[in-house]
Amino acid sequence: MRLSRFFAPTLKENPTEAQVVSHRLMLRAGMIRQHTAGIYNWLPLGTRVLQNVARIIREEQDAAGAQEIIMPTIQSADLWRESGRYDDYGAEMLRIKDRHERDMLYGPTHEEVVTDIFRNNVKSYRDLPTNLYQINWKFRDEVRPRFGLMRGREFLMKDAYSFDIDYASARHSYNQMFVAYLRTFARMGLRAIPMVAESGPIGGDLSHEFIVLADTGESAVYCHKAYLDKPIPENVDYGADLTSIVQDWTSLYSATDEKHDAGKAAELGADLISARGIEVGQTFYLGKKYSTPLGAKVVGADGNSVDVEMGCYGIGVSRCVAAIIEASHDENGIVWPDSVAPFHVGIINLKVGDTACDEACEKLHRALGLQGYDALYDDRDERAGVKFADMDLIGIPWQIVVGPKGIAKGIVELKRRATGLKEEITPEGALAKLGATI
Ligand code: P5A
Repeated sequence: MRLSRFFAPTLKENPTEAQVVSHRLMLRAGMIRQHTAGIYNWLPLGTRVLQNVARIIREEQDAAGAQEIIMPTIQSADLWRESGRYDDYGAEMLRIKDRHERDMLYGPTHEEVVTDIFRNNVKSYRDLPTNLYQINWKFRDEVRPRFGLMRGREFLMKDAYSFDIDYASARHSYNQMFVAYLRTFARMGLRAIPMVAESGPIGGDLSHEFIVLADTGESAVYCHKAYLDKPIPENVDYGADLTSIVQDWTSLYSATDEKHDAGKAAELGADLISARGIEVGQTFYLGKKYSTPLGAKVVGADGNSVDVEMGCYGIGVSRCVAAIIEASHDENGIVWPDSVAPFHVGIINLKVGDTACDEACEKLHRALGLQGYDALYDDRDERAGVKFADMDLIGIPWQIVVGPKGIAKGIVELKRRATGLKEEITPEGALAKLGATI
């Protein structure tokens, strides 16, 4: 992709409406633009990152045995009357009437819709367990939408829903999602710590919030410092019993403000971290909260009909993009982890119009494309300072700088955005090095 053709309206000045760094940098890098309060347009750079985050989530959900579906964003109010949540949900729910005066709503979550799919289509215990997920837009009419994508009104969520025959099986489904979440966030470069949490309007009596520590986080959180470098589970066999992994990750002290036990926390002494946190995901064991009122039952092995056991599991996909920036930036801009970066490599042509520079850049651009890497080629007729600043702001993990002096000697400069380390190398050497690291 040529930067001269790429739709990335960067800003030189800090936008005054942005209070947190992720919001500021997303506006400055031209990733997003506000449509109206708490509702955003995703421009090409933002879209690329959002899709990369969604891809990682999808791969880990699939690996854990969940199956992707797509449910409607606009829902009928009738189902919510059946579950009893229509009146409870309050002003956060955007209520709409269709032309026939029927009550509709823009879904803030999908427990009712997915339970309706289940009750109409599954009748036997033989079809269990089942876990269905989607990656789809939600609307919550938040009183105070703020911090950009962090607390939006419209936002992208991954929501999964598990259905099981009994408690033991439901706990296994919960554990599968719990472990998948540890892996998912780690792959995005986030250290998300599971913390015992209140289940709020979603319900159920077991819940964990997955929290990324950040000064700009909305809530106060507490945890043992050993969480900061606990190894993430690898090569997980999701069919096996995962209890020991979950126990290992929940036995140390960690709690959100509402569940905080000051006495217990004090026992940790210097090992206690008391910080602010961003909730990037939340898991809920629901039991029969939805299956009983909505009549989601199956015939068990003994011939008796039972209400199914459910769980639900959310990840704030768009919020993750903001959280990654909060966790990974410097004074010059965003520092994307390779796994979610909008492009793998940026090519900077320091002298557009110089035949040697142009040819070397074109060749690199083509070669990277052929090797399957996304490269953003800055072919604009701009000053070097502007190009360096924009590339740092956008935060692409690798930069290849092509200038007339170097290229006369067959040399380019390869820079790693995260460390600032630069190396003089041949274009072929740069390609080989990227091939080995991306
Ligand atoms: C779980 C899946 C649920 O809604 N029902 C379906 C359950 N959980 S939740 O905790 O309320 O939301 C899941 C995640 O969505 C993100 N999130 C938000 N992101 C941006 N703006 C918002 N206003 C917003 N509200 C929730 C959070 O990451 C949350 O963990």
